[in-house]
Amino acid sequence: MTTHAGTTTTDTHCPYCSLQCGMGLRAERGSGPGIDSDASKDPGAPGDRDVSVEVVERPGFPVNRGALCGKGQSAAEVLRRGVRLTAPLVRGVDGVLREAGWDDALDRVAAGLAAAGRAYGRDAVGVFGGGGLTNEKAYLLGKFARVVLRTANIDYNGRFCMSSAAAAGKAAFGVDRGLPFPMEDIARTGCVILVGANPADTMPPALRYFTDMRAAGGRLVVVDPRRTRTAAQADLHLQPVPGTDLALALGLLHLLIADGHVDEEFVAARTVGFDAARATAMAHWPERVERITGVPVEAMREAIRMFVSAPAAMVLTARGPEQQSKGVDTVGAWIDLCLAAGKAGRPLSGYGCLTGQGNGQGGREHGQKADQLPGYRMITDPAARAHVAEVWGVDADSLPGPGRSAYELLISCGEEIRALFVMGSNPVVSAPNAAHVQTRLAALDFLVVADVVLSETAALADVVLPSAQWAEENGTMTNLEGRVILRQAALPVPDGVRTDLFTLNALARRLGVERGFATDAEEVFDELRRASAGGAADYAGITYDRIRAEDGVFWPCPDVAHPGTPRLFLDRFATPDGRARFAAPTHRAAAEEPDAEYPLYLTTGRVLSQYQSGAQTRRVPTLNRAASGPFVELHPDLAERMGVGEGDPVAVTSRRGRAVAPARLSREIRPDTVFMPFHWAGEGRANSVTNAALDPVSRMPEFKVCAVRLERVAKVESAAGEGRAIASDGVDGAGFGFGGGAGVDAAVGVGGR
Ligand SMILES: Nc1nc2c(c(=O)[nH]1)N[C@H]1C(S)=C(S)[C@@H](COP(=O)(O)OP(=O)(O)OC[C@H]3O[C@@H](n4cnc5c(=O)[nH]c(N)nc54)[C@H](O)[C@@H]3O)O[C@H]1N2
Ligand SMILES: Nc1nc2c(c(=O)[nH]1)N[C@H]1C(S)=C(S)[C@@H](COP(=O)(O)OP(=O)(O)OC[C@H]3O[C@@H](n4cnc5c(=O)[nH]c(N)nc54)[C@H](O)[C@@H]3O)O[C@H]1N2
Ligand SMILES: [Mo]
Repeated sequence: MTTHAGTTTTDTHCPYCSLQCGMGLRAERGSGPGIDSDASKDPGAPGDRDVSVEVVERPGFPVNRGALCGKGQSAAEVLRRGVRLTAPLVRGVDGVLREAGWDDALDRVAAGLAAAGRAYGRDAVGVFGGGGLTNEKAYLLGKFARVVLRTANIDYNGRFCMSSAAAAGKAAFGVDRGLPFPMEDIARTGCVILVGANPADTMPPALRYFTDMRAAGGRLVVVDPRRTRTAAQADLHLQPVPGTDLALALGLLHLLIADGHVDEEFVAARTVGFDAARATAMAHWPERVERITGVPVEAMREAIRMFVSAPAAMVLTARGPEQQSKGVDTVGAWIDLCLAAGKAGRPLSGYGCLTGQGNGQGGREHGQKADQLPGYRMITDPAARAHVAEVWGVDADSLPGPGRSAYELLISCGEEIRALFVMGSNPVVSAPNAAHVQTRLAALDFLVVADVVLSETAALADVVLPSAQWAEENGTMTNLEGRVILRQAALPVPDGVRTDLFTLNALARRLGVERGFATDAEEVFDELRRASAGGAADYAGITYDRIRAEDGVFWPCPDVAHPGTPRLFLDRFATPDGRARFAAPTHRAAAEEPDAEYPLYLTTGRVLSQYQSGAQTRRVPTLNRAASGPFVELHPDLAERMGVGEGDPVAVTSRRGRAVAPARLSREIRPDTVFMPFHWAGEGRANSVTNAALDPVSRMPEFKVCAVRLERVAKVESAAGEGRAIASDGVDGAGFGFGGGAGVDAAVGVGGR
């Protein structure tokens, strides 16, 4: 922290994606109306923040070296009163959400959770977490579920994100760390095949690593049904039919084998199972794969030439190939390609998953996933249970077993699940088949949401607890490289708001557990270190001081003298015998393919200036100006056939539901496919349409492909309206609308539940 007269600059990190760009937050006191200016308070009173806050560069941090995207630059906007929640809300008997005191709200929550457990059994209480939560919060939320609620049913939104890559990586390499090398290695490798990733929009400061690689003579191959801004920079763009990446990877492996490029020595010394992989690749000959994927054989040959001729090469995947009902097999096939070519377990080579959320990596390591305990331990493993139970001071037999996966948890609501605690996710917008999910949430006996804003999900709750934000509390995050970084508080927690750690502590006490729920983040981290010690994701040697001094520490880091592990697998893979495993999958169709009634593919994803469910970014004016609302991207040839012009409202309909948004014509998309971003609620909600078909292993929903029909409609109806939570006094309670939500000052929300 640096202090100049009246100003303080604190080193911290962006609240959004998994790059966790380093930034400074400059707070200036007494400089006129600040972010927390509130006329009713004494200026200068404790907790008051007549402070203006500005995001500034932090050039010393290696991952982004000072660069920030528009979301990062404008992140301080969401700290403002009037945008965020500043008091708990409790739904009255009249169905209206009203401001309440903390004690009252917490009493209600404790009573609501306890009542459901008493009446229906402990597993009737569910917990839904998020990959944006710090390691400390994720860890304590998992402990809260297992030790206080003693429910099996905790899962989180990371299940919707990279769980397929996690499962495939673990099967192949014995451990799941998104990237087995730092981002800087990308700049120095010879070829990257980037599959279903659009970092130009989703991780702009990372794009430099790809451009540096190309400037040094490396080749970039992008696989995407759309010619994105990332694909436009590639040496080669393969544009497959959505949902066919598995066939494509197998076709590439076929060519690699047929042309004699297998690294026999590597395969013999460091892998297991190549014969099965060769057999399945042989059944996917290039012409067959061209028929399935639409990618010309010659383009596949070119991709393989680039990949094998580079001395070192990588395959990186993101949500394109992963968010499929066969995502685990698909990632497995891309890993097989790396293994067969000997492009893994060596410097500057390997397979990596570009994890998405701020703590997408750490969030899956410390126990908010249905089947896991801290340190990436499996909840079914007796030794893991014994270790964690000892750290927690409970009997191992008292720990529940594995619970339902995210989507299965959400759709059990109102049936097996009677009460749900959501912390850090907005599934009303982001879950697949969202109208159904919304109905299930509305059928709960009791819903509590801890959030920083009144998200669409919070607007359905019986109790809403306002959480402190990134800039107001300490906590660690683990970025996409496996680098554990530290967010440091730059501002005090505002009046009326509490940290999530406070909330968990207060609820644990009310539910009869007095100890073991520290409210100080560093204290929680020290416990997490012990709980993770000896596990796959070992944090035992990582301390806040080391993170500060070393610009982050890479796990595994088993003791304080250990330097951390930026690069994995160089000597051996993390399997018991040290060898990587081929997956050898076979291609299969998407869960839903187009037919006469629903003749088009729908795929979904992101735009540069909105983040996820939009709960945060739809409250930032500059971002709303840049990305003002939902749209349906389609090829001009398709538009002409449908009689649709630029900006015309179109309805996209599937077997699940319908979304309406203006058409956006683009030659960059396949003519058999339409694309929608998923950042908006209301009529333009893409997830009203998406298919919740789950991968059998990872339980990841198929966000990236379903069958739809397209119709021109009369007009786009107002986006305001999930049909509930309408402000009773003109307050835009749920923050719908493209202009960002207003604050909640009085009563909001007519009870729709
Ligand atoms: N601006 C912005 N940045 C973000 C986020 C955000 O919401 N907004 N979210 C963060 C998070 S949590 C995540 S997970 C990441 C996601 O980062 P990305 O994975 O880069 O983002 P997506 O847009 O979901 O998908 C990437 C690409 O997959 C393509 N695609 C669609 N279907 C298929 C298919 O069947 N096969 C292939 N190969 N490609 C396909 C889409 O056209 C899209 O261009 O971004 C992170 N960064
Ligand atoms: N159609 C379609 N749907 C998708 C995807 C897709 O590609 N297509 N992608 C999926 C993916 S990859 C993801 S990751 C999910 C994300 O979907 P969501 O889980 O809905 O993601 P966010 O919008 O980031 O929601 C996070 C919520 O937590 C709040 N929050 C932020 N920080 C904190 C905190 O510290 N404490 C608390 N209590 N709350 C906090 C935010 O205000 C916000 O309301 O969406 C998935 N849905
Ligand atoms: Mo994600």
